[in-house]
Amino acid sequence: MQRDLWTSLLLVWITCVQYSSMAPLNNQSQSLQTASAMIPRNRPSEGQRILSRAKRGWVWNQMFVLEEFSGPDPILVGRLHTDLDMGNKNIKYVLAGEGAGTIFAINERTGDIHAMKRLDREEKAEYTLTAQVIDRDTDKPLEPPSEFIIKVQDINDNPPQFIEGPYKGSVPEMSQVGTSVTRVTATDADDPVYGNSARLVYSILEGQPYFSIDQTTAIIRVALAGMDREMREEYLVVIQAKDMGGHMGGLSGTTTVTVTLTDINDNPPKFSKGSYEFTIPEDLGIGKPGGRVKANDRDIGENAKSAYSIIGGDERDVFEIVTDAQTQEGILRLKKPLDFESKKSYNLTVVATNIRADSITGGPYMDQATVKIIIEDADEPPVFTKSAYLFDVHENAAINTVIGAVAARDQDATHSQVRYFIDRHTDLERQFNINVDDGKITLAKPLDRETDMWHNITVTATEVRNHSQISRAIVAIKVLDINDNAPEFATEYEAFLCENGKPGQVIQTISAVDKDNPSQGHTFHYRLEMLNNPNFTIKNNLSMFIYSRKREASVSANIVCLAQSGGMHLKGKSGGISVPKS
Ligand SMILES: *[C@@H]1O[C@H](CO)[C@@H](O)[C@H](O)[C@H]1NC(C)=O
Ligand SMILES: *[C@@H]1O[C@H](CO)[C@@H](O)[C@H](O)[C@H]1NC(C)=O
Ligand SMILES: *[C@@H]1O[C@H](CO)[C@@H](O)[C@H](O)[C@H]1NC(C)=O
Ligand SMILES: *[C@@H]1O[C@H](CO)[C@@H](O)[C@H](O)[C@H]1NC(C)=O
Ligand SMILES: *[C@@H]1O[C@H](CO)[C@@H](O)[C@H](O)[C@H]1NC(C)=O
Ligand SMILES: CC(=O)N[C@H]1CO[C@H](CO)[C@@H](O)[C@@H]1O
Ligand SMILES: [Ca+2]
Ligand SMILES: [Ca+2]
Repeated sequence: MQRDLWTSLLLVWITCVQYSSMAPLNNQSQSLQTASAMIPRNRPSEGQRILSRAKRGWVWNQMFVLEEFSGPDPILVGRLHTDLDMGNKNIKYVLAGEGAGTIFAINERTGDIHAMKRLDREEKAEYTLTAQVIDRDTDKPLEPPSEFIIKVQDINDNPPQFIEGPYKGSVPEMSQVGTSVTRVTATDADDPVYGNSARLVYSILEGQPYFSIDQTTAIIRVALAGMDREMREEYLVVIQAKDMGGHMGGLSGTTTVTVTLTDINDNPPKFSKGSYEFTIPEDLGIGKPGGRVKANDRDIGENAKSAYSIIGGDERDVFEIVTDAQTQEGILRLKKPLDFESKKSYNLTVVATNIRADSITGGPYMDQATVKIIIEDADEPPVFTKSAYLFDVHENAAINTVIGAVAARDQDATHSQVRYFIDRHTDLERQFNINVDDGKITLAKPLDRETDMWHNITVTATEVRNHSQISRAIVAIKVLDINDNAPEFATEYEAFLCENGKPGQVIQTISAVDKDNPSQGHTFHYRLEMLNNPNFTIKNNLSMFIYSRKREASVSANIVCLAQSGGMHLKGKSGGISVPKS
């Protein structure tokens, strides 16, 4: 409907400006006119061309105005014309819609539309307005209103911008030429469809010959083969984006891309020395470090890490080598005790191997070094022939009896003489003596097994050369039993016999004890010492029963108790019993 109205009332003349420079063109004008009178009303000026709406495909109800025009006078945008305008002064052009009266002003007589303000396409690209012709006297519309558009025409007033810059990128060292690093993107606020104001071309300003950029896709690629991180790690690449398709007069913007080469394992470990020498004391503790070696690696991170191992010279498995996680050094540690007297030096072969095998470079890398370890004689205390001695002695042994002898020797090259002592804290009674020179232990005081069966004492061996070199041994002295105690009755017995006691009746059970401790245990024998009285008997060897055979007025008897040990009759002792008349 709208179009139909336009067809009948207005004809559009569109001025299409061919830009030859970036400067805004002055005095351009367009005119909208009625169809019947195809009179071009715009002033002819250079670079302007008039197109009629008859040309199909051309959007006819449009006017164009250049953005950013900054002349002293308002710019003429175009002219409205109607067939009703026959030169009479009765009609009046009226403008309404976006910017009417503020941005766009119409000469109500001539229909000239001027832009009163500087316009910015990037702010607002088009304005929709309506035009109408009204009767000047009556203010009555003479036509229905007609809509048209004023388009703000782009000029290249915006440079390309790298919004996301500056960029960071990384690529492995030794990458092939053409390996993509990263991609940058510039934006241009100008009209992307009209002209070349937003047609960008990328180029590299700094960073050649190492990197290149694809001028349209803006992908940065490696341009030089064999870039080595160990030589240089970081590159600053400056990228330019230029509009107008890169041609002269275009605007440009730049950004930086910091390209970091990432490490690959392209360097082997290398020992700081071909051979190391360490001197370690013979008495170095197990697990204690004896020396450190270091294989340096020019790579970083995992690629610089090495594992160490001993591949030769350690037949007895005395050493091990571990990696210090902090320093990447190899620490030689002791696994078994050293003995200077049997082996005074070791020649070890150690290797450091990169823990990461790199497929490109065909690792793992390794390096080898020799480590000479010289053992230093440590001043060691004398060594006893045994750590514990066990001696025994009979309890009735005479004073000065030799119980046994201990021996210790200084293993050091100096072979110092040794002196022996008893640690008196372990022999408070001073029960024993020791010969300082030959280690013979003798009895100092009589023993009693029944008081102390064990005398566990500590003896020391001290080097004459250095009294601080002391070692100790335990001497356990067991006191052997002899039968030096007579059997005794367990209690004192007093037996009673009733008047009506019958023959065969048990009057009393007796048992005996003995402080001695024969290995087979005690066997006691009992005997009645009652002469000529057959009226009482004793039974059983283990304990005694006084057996009444016949009642008796009164009897008193001595009972002899004998203890037996190991088949040997021991000295007996008599006890008494009396059986009074009830
Ligand atoms: C164009 O406009 C300028 C001011 O912007 C004026 O000085 C000049 O005379 C005008 N030229 C024409 C052909 O109208
Ligand atoms: C260690 O190597 C040296 C020479 O490098 C040699 O003289 C020495 O006998 C070797 N020692 C051992 C324990 O193999
Ligand atoms: C004696 O032995 C001690 C303990 O091993 C040691 O610290 C000290 O240096 C030695 N003294 C001498 C004179 O060798
Ligand atoms: C003394 O040593 C012996 C043998 O080691 C042990 O059987 C005994 O129990 C020890 N005696 C004491 C009192 O420590
Ligand atoms: C008691 O011991 C004696 C002497 O060893 C032995 O002759 C006798 O047979 C023993 N009597 C009993 C009952 O064991
Ligand atoms: C030695 C003794 O005392 N024997 C006596 C045993 O018992 C008879 C009967 O009672 C006495 O007659 C015995 O004298
Ligand atoms: Ca590397
Ligand atoms: Ca490496």
